[in-house]
Formats: sequence, structure tokens, C-alpha cells
Amino acid sequence: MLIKTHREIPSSEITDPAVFAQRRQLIQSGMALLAGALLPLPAAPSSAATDEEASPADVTPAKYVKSYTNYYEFSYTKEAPTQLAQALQIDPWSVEVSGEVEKPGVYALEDLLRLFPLQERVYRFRCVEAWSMVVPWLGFTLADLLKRVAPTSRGKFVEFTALYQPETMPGQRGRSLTWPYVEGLRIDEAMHPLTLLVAGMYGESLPKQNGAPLRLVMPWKYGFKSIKAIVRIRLLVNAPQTAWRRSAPNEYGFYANVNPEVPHPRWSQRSERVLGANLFTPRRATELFNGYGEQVASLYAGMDLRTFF
Ligand SMILES: Nc1nc2c(c(=O)[nH]1)N[C@H]1C(S)=C(S)[C@@H](COP(=O)(O)O)O[C@H]1N2
Ligand SMILES: [Mo]
Repeated sequence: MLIKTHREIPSSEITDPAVFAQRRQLIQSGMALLAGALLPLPAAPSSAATDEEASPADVTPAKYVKSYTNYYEFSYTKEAPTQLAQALQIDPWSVEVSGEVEKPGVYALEDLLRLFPLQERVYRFRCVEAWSMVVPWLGFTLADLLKRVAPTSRGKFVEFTALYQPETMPGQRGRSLTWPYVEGLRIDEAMHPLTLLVAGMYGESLPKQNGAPLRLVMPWKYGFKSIKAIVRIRLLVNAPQTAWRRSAPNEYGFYANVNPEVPHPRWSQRSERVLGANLFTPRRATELFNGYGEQVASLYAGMDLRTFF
């Protein structure tokens, strides 16, 4: 089993990709997403009806995930992107894959969805602001796309660039962050089987405020690494300069692996508020690598975890 079960998450809460990859519904869901509509997929595993083991109570209810977002291109508030992001035109959409690759190309979104069948993966997600959620994403591995474009031996880092469109993105008219939003990974992190390019969640197309039509999801890193509205993926020799490192170099590091031992300069990272929980629900203890250490710790062997942030 590729994705190991974490002891505190019921096994059903972490999706075994081998299981879901076999489900024709998810391949069809790619086609549903192509149609552009928010189509409910009756047999999608997130409905739980098809998975005896599923414990949907542990998945964050979709309404919270859709109405409490971080999307600085639109607003600093959590609520405003829900409305403001609807102005985004996501069809047509294409993603340039370039740089240190043997087969660079521009991929229309529908080509990506045709090439790479969507799998459902239920992941924990932890924002650096110390809130967290559990989301059933629909996506494909970044590794699948990268293998197709064949990175050269010089390609050691991957840079992701989000849409720059100040006409529709009011936040880009200010200097809050350096725009466009840029993120980066080391090539081995990018090739890791947990690293996902996501086009949907909860069995439906990705809502615009959650990063439609294509975003990254890195479950063991703080949420800001999971860049939304990706238009370019570039393989580089050196580490890319990211938007957050440009704007707040003392706060946001390149690695940004979830680590309860390393506090943010302004707050502790030891615990997290569970999105959608009520006032009496205790905070959850934050785990190293957000609970994915068994799968990813080897990527950082020999590195000082304290300098990560
Ligand atoms: N392009 C872009 N991607 C982004 C952000 C952003 O402001 N712009 N915010 C990041 C942060 S800080 C977090 S926590 C997650 C939030 O994802 P969600 O809003 O879908 O929960 O998106 C990340 N990706
Ligand atoms: Mo975040």
C-alpha cells in the first residue's frame, strides 16, 4: 500500500490510491470536470456509500472548506474570496510546463484531465496560521506530469506560478505580496507520490475560491505551499524565489514542513484549531510533517528540522 495509514487517522481516512485508481467513476469524474459544471458524482467514494470503512464524520464538512479560504489575490479576509473569486474565468485554461525538461509543452486543462485520471485522496491540511482540515481532494500526482515532460539532470527544483490578472484579482492591485504568487519545491518533494495536482474536491470540480481549475496540494507542508490557480510549472537549476519569502523572509521558509517544535515568530505551532469544530472541541495536537512522517521524513534525512521554517 503506497499511502500508509497514520495511526490517528482511521485507515479509511487516508485513501489508498491503488484502490481508488481502479474506480471508473473517478476517471469519469475527470470527464465531468471537463464539462465545467459542479457535477455531483453519485458514486464518488467521498459519498461514503461505496466505502464500508469510510468515516465521513472525520472529514471536514465541505461548507467550511468552501467558505473559509486563504486567497490573497482576492482578499485578506477568509470570507470574501468565496464571492470575489467567482469573477475568475477558468475556461479555457492552460498550464505551461517548461525549463529544465526534455519535452516542454503547454497543456490545456482538458488534456491534463484526459492524460491523468483523477484519484481521490483524503489528506490532512494544516495552515501556518494554526487551523486545519481534512479534505477529500480529486487529483493526480505531480510525478505523473513531470515524468511525461522528462526533467533533465539539471532540473533540481520546481517553480509554480499562479495566475496574474489584476483586473479580476483586486488583491493584486496592492503590494501586499509580490505578484504573481510563486511557490517552489525540491525535485524529490515534487516527485513524491503524496504530492498532488488537484482539480476537484468532495467529488466535484474545485470551487474557484479553493484554487480552480488546478492547484497543488502538499499535505506535509504548511498550506501556503499549496498554490492555487497554477498557470506555469518550471523546472529550475536553483531554488526559486517564492512570493512569501520575498514578502516575509523571516516568517516563511522554503521548506515549511509542518513542525510543532518550531514556532512561528508570532505564535506557537504546537496545536491547531480544527475547521468547523465548535467552541468546546479541544485543539488538535500538531504532528511533525502533519502526520505524514513515515512517508516523507526520509526526504529530509540529515537536515536540521529546526532551520526549516
Ligand atoms: N495563489 C494562491 N494560492 C494559495 C494562497 C493564495 O493566497 N494564493 N493561499 C495559500 C494558503 S496560505 C493556504 S492556507 C491555502 C488555503 O487553501 P484553501 O483556501 O483551499 O483552504 O492556499 C494556499 N494557496
Ligand atoms: Mo495558510
